[in-house]
Amino acid sequence: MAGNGNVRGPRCIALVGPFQGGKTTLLEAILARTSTIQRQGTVDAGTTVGDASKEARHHKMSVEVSVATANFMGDDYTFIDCPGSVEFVQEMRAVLPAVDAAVVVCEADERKVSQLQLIMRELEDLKIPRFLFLNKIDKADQRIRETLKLLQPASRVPLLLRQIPIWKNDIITGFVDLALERAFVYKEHVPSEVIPLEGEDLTRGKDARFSMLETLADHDDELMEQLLEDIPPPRDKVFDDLAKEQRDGLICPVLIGVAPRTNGVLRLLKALRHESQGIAATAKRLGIKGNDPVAYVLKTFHTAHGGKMSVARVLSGQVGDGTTLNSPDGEGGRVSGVLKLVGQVTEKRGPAVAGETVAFAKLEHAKTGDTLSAGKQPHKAVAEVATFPPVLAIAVSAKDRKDDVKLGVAFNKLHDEDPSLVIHHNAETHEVVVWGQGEMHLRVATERLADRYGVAVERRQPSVGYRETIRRPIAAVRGRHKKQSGGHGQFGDVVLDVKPLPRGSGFSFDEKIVGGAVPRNYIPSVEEGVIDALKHGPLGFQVVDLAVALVDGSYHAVDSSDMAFRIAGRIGINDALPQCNPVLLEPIHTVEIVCPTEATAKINAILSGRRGQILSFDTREGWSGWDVVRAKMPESEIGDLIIEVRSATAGVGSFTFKFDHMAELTGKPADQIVAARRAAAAE
Ligand SMILES: Nc1nc2c(ncn2[C@@H]2O[C@H](COP(=O)(O)OP(=O)(O)OP(=O)(O)O)[C@@H](O)[C@H]2O)c(=O)[nH]1
Ligand SMILES: [Mg+2]
Repeated sequence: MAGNGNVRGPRCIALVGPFQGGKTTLLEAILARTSTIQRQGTVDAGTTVGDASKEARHHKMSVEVSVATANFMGDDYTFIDCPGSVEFVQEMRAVLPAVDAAVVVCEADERKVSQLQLIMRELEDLKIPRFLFLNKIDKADQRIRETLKLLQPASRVPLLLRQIPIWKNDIITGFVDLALERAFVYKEHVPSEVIPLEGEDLTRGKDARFSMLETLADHDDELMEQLLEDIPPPRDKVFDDLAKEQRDGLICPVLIGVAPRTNGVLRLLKALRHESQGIAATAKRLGIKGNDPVAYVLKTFHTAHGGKMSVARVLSGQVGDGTTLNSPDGEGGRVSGVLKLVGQVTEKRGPAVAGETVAFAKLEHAKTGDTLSAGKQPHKAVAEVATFPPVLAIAVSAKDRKDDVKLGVAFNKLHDEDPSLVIHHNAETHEVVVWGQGEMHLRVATERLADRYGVAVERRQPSVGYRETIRRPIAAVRGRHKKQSGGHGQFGDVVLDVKPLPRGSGFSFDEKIVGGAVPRNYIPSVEEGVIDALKHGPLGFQVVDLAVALVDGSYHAVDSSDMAFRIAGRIGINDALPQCNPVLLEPIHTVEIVCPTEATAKINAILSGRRGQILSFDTREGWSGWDVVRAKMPESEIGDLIIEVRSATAGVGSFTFKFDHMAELTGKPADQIVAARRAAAAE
């Protein structure tokens, strides 16, 4: 086969694709085909190398990356099996910068096309060369050309069919390799067998090969001429073009197969071997010069026993036991063990060289997405991995208060591993709020807290940031605190004016004391008392947008004190506010939803149903077939919005939101909120 483009050396390949397309099963098939494992397990039986965590097995889906290194024809390949669920897509995003190529595993399912498009975009934007592995062709019920037509809109570059199926009685029994011009019949769990290419398969193969060559010729004038003049192009030239155009991301070659039966896997491995680029090209893409050790952390794991493990690809130089690796900000740590990974099975090994993907043990400072280096100056980050903005939150607390500290430590670890899981401490409500990418993402996070870190948690809806304000001013309200029976007494007496301020003004305090009615040194205490009282207004919430003025008062030469004036200030406000026509305020956010155009009408209906006020809808810039809808919406309605948005968009719709303003809320909804607050306070 063609020689000049061939790459030798360790490769790193991501297995990506829409939810449940068969990535983990394909990894298993690859490991079986390369004899890395003796028996090919299945996802359904929970016996695969990938998805070995308790959470993945339990949910029968990938919830984090699985990593396995195999040897094929003398070269090492590390496969990174990424979850397909949109809720775990951060895992894939962090992996992609350092891989040589991605195998996009996909089935012929119309409902998966938008997801496929999202994944293709990530790859296209990062310039990661890619193959498409059309899996589950045992279930195919339409011609391959139709399938390609269905999937093509998801890719900006041509999906280039490299194989066509051989059908017998509506079942696919083998394939014609269009580059090799050879026919194969599938065998279960053993390599396909060559059969004579004849009859209808020969004709179909010729036609399909011609289309393949035509697409290749778009970027090769010489090939174009040969086609026009009916000269059969040399086989080597075809392979060279396939390799070159794949590496340059000009085409996405399509191979077909059935992962659980290992069908199509050998051809896929051969395509990777001959066509995928290697570390030299990847290092160049990442801007690496020289030979100093540089590694990129695809994923850090805090294992239950072995401490921390960082899966990293060495991009240049060599990293071994004892190498000190620094982050771009100069934080350093020593590698304490280099491991080869086949799923959960680890094996100690020697130093890793450029191209190899291994796990470094006990690098405490490493985080997913970090660039680590051992040169004189820390190497700058080779990739900035943007985190997906969070869309769903829960409030959690340790079931046992004694576990609070453990909970904090565990959360830090989870965030290290997965930056799309964000923990926020709400100082006002004292809630620990966990933000993530969806229900399953948050569920898996709490399961890990229990399974891995032994912290059982309770989960609740996080509180909405309600406030209250007043609608009417009041003048000269007295606040008087007096205790003068026996011993040292207490005396404070203030007169306050209270008036509403425009929305968003917050709080202001003023004093207009004349003639020392309240001595100057007590005035700050009065303000403190006022602030105390504003924390819980008559409706139970923080009171905002009002001005309080201290206008008069009196004091006692012996019994007055800071504390007495503070209490007086509090009493004054507590008396004043109920007379000021208090009203509830709820936070309103601007929400921006992105969705495929066919779902826009549904999204508009969802927004209206949730008291949303639609501001605009437009086509999404740079995304053909997508819209963006903007609306103003109450925070209380955003809480579980993502669930409806996903179900209206086959999982691909998402949104971001930003606080806009506080708005008055009256009537029954307000009464319910106030009643709930009272009930909670009484508990
Ligand atoms: N019929 C058929 N089923 C398959 C094939 N490949 C995988 N499956 C099944 O599809 C389901 C999902 O397979 P997985 O390998 O877990 O898919 P995945 O892409 O890793 O899923 P996520 O990581 O959760 O996105 C399992 O029930 C597999 O047995 C195939 O080629 N044909
Ligand atoms: Mg999987």
